[in-house]
Amino acid sequence: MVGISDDLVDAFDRDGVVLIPGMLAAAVTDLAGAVAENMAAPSRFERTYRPADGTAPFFQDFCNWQRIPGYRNAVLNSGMAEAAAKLMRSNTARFFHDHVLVKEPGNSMPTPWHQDQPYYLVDGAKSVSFWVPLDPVPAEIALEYVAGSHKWGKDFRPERFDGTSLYAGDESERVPDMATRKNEFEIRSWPMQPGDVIAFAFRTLHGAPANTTANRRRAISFRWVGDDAHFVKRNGRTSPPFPDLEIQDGAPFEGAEFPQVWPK
Ligand SMILES: O=C(O)CCC(=O)C(=O)O
Repeated sequence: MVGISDDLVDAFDRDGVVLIPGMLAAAVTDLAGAVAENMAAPSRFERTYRPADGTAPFFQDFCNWQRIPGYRNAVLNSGMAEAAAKLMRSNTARFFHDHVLVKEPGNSMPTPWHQDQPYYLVDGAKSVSFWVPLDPVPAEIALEYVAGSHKWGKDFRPERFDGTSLYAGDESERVPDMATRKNEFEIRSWPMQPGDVIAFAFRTLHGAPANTTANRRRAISFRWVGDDAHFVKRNGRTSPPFPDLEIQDGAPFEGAEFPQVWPK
């Protein structure tokens, strides 16, 4: 695994997003097998978006690491947990969930601009997702992030892909209209190779273009939390949902499905 330098930790703290070239290069073959296995037998949480214009689907699924060895091995043995702890400046790294996102060639659906934090049943200042592509990602379809947005002190209203609010009666502020306001912000975006990683905080505002290329865009986000993680009760079903979990608002975030992986 590549080392995490102090400069990278500073940049992650400042911007809420950094590129880590080659961080999971050694895991790409296993992860590609895991995604194939996952798509052949999705979980009950699978969500596949099929655009109305008839272009190719956008497959998503969550929380498969316990049943699919390629994911499990990456979570437990790739060095991700130690890297997460270092980036979060946390003594511990606890695994939250895996999220697979496959945009088939020509899929016309952009990933809307959003923060991840408001969708979750966990909160805390220390968080990191590792987004790893398994196919080359050219600049025109690369993810985009607003540098520093994790420190705006805002949780924008979580919405479904169709623009409806995720939580009943949620009147919180909506994500800025990035179609007209993008030039007000400092945008970070990188073309990537399989196994490169973007590390970003749960509150960093981000989105992604449609897949206008002739190739697949397979990717997985591995999501981690740190020392200050606690449960938060939402007024509705979170994404991902954890329907079998009874939680107490404010209780420390722990449980068999959320193992502390670092320190071992
Ligand atoms: O892969 C994408 O299109 C978006 C990824 C994303 O939003 C995430 O991992 O939080």
